[in-house]
Amino acid sequence: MIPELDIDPYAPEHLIAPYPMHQQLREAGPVVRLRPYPTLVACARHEQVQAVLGDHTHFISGAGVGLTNFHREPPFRPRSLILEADAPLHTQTRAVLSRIMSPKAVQQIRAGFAAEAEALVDRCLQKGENKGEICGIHDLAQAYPLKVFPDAVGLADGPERENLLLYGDMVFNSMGPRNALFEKSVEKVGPVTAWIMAHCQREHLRPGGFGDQIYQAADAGEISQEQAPMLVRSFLSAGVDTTVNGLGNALFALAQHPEAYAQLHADPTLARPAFEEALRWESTAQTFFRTAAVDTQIAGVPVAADTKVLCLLAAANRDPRKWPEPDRYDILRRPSGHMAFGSGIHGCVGQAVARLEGEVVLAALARRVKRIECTGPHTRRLNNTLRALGSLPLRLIPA
Ligand code: OVM
Repeated sequence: MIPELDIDPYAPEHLIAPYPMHQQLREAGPVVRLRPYPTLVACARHEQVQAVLGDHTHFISGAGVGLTNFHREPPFRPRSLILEADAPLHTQTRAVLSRIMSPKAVQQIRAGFAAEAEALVDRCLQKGENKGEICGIHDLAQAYPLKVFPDAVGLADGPERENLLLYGDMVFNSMGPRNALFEKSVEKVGPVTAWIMAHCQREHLRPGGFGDQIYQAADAGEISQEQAPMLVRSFLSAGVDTTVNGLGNALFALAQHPEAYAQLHADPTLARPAFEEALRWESTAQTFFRTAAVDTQIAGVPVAADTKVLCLLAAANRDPRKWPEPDRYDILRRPSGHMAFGSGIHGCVGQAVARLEGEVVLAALARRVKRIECTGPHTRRLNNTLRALGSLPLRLIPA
């Protein structure tokens, strides 16, 4: 008997405040059913989320990692060659992206990323001096990834880069149900999709950048020429809205916890663990799905072939079975084993870049800013998959 709960994780109330729902799901059992979505099972405990993500032969990605089962319904856009793929395709595409964003490659972009972070925090301090406050989301959490990541991929600079935010919002909404949030983000995204696809072409990508390196892998025969633009699309889908919200949530965590900010300010080398703990505390990607490849089981509970499995990464990241005082944001915690980047062979291939962005922004803040204060209420931008803020009014008090 699987517990069945009358909960819609995509209802606005749960997107606004997911944590009480996560507790209900975790406490109900290791595997639960949700009445509004009778075809899926859900896991909210750390142990089962890790088990499902770690078993890519029984729990596949090729039928989509959202609610839609590609075996029954067509994907909403041509499927990703890495996210929504299994071996052997995934093995080949992953090898290419993994080399482009290897620790060594990330080391090479580090100085440039750090310099941009310092320049941006200086501009925020300047703006704060003039206006009394900044928007932590618009001025910092969006501005930084929109500058450094498309630069690294090799896109031209300019205001059209904001298309990356609209496209990311749409892609992450498309992993949930076809609800009002999804319909609304799809409404505006026609011209944006055309812009994204055009910018996956080699002529739009600076020689030597991450995007061009995909085409070099195609030249070398590691992937086909037709696959190259689709892998650039993965950069443009997954590389911006994720880090925007990772940074935004980290700023939110620090603004809500002045004692944590004081620790960070006193020791800027805590920037990296402070970002990591923010990822655990407010997982940017709240959920991903897998699909049972065969009749199988989770925690001894039978799961039929082709069943969608909802993995609540954010709930696993606050599972008291795994974390002492899980709701506490503690920058000294060192939360290794968190699920914010997923885990297993599909674990975020760009996580070294994401961590670099988080670290250098928080380190630049730690050195230049003594305190950060919320000057008004924040707003949320609801998304079926991402934990996202719309605005975060902050005062930065210079060191
Ligand atoms: C992709 C893609 C899109 C969204 C997320 C993601 C978290 C990948 O197009 O490959 O990974």
